Parts: sequence; C-alpha cells; structure tokens
Amino acid sequence: MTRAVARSHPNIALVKYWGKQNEQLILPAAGSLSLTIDAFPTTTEVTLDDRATADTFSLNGVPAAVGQTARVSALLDIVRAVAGVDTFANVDSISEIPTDAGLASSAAGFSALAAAAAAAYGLELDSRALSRLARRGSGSASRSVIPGLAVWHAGNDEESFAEPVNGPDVRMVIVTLSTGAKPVSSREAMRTCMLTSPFYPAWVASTKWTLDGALEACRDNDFTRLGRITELHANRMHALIQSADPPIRYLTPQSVAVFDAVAQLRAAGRSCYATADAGPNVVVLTTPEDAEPVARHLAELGETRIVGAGPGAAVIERGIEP
Ligand code: 2P0
Repeated sequence: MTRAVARSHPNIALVKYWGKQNEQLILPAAGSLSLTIDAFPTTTEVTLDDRATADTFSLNGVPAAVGQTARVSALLDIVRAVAGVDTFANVDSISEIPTDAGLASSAAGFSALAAAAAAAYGLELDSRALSRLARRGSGSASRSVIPGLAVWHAGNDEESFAEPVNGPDVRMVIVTLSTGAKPVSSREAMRTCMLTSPFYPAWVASTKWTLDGALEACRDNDFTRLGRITELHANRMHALIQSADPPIRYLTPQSVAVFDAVAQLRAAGRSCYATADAGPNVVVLTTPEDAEPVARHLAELGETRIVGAGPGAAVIERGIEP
C-alpha cells in the first residue's frame, strides 16, 4: 500500500475571499492576500487500500460525518483522475487547532490533504499545481500551500492559484472570544451575500483595487498601509455580510470592543490593525516590536496568542507499506 503524510498550517486573510465566480471549480470572484501562520497545523495521512470499496476519513481519531467524508472523497477523485488510478484511500487527519481558537480548519485541512493525496497517488505537482488542487477542496486552502504572505489570484482554473509575496515582517495576535460553532458556514453565507446583497457587485469591484493596494504596500514594505487596508477590508466584508437577506452577523459586541481597543492602542502609538473572519474572534495584525504589548493589553478582552509567518504545505513522510 502506498502512503504519504503531509502537514499544513492555517492562514488569515488580510484581503478577504468572499464570493465565487464558479462554485464547482471554486474560482473566487476576486483575488485575496493572506498570511500562513506558524501555529495549529493539520497533519494528514493518506493510505491507498486495494481492498477498500470506498474512501474513509477520520478526524482526530474519530470517523468523520458523511458530508465531510464526501468532500474529502471529491478531492481524492480529482487526484485519481489525474493519476489514472482508481484505488480508494484511508485518510487520517490530526488537527492541532484547539476547538476554542476560532480559526477555520478547512484551509490547513484541504491543503494538507491535497499534498498527502498527490504524493500517495504518485503525482509530482509544483506549488502552483498543488495550490490549484487544494483550492478545489476549499478556496482558502489554495493559500495555505504557500508559506507566509500569499496572494491567491482570481481567474480561470489554470490561473487561479496562490503564490508567495514579499512584504513586511508581521505578527498576529489571535484574540479568542467565543468557542461556539458558527451560525452559518462561510460557503453558505458567501452564496447568500452574492444572491441577495445589493452591495455585492461593489464588494467584488472594490476588493480588486484593495488587493492592488495591499500588494503595493507589500512591495514597498509599508506596514502601516497594509494594516490600514487589512482593517478597512475586514469592516467592508462584515458590512456586506450584515446586508444579506436573511441577515447574517458574525461579529459580537465583544468583537467590536476588540476593534475599539485596537483603535485606542493605535491612538497611543502602537502599530496594530484588527480583522475578523466568519466568526466573532478577532485577529490583530501588528509588528514584531508591538506584538507583546498589544497582546498584553488585549488579554483583558479575550485569550490571546501571538503567531508569525509559518511554512507552506509539506510532505513529511512517504513510503510503501507491506
Ligand atoms: C478568507 N474566509 O479570505 C475568508 C474570510 C472566511 C472569511 O476563505 O467555500 O472555507 O470552501 O471555498 O475557503 C472561508 O472560505 O470557503 C474564507 P469555500 P472557505 O479567509
């Protein structure tokens, strides 16, 4: 039996992905920019099994729900079609994201799965091809293939991959406020925004020029401009989400309090900017110098953890099992 193990880390977007132009191929309506972080990896083992009559998937040692296994199988189908192999596989994933970290697990999860599956089925993929494959599992997974800052391009299937971006040395302070499950999944919420919000076309158009500005800021090593864009774009995404029908709101009063505290820290001279994904927890983009004082100050509002730039997806073991 052929097996491979791969590891990948989550990413936090500075310019957000929120909306698709093609749901089947997971092509985004606009490009995005993120930081792959150096904490909470997912490690995934894919073992081909000649005798199996279906794929299996376990997460942290527990057999996954049917829907989750179907998403894993759908990605394996793409790999099998390219490899010309129809053998099913057993997939075992260990996620080190604590259930209370409030970080999305699908980016690291599908990035690790894509890397392990490609290796187990004998595909030699460069990082572009691996990013395109991971994208088919979950859009944000395309960015976790890449270390550190990564831009994920919009475009057709061939053009839509993530690649590294040089930029300022940054840290993030993750402020955990809630441990509850999100009320509406990102996938469903983005669809509702696209179908019902009158602001959606403006969101897509503005994200394009926002990304251009963020990439310029990276090129110029301009932390302040990158931070301002990060907070602005997060606020615009949450404004869009709140304009959906039926309405969706991920931020809580506690989240808003962290945004306010970050603004106060800035007024006091700290370099820090807030963002939030499809949930109440807030992530603060900051500099290596200000990470500690910012984290200390925000600790009264939630549990804080400082993270930095992390590695891209990597195969850490491969072999033939008897
Ligand atoms: C992002 N999010 O750019 C944005 C910001 C959440 C908020 O990418 O449908 O789980 O699997 O492609 O990748 C979450 O979206 O959605 C996400 P699918 P995914 O990080």
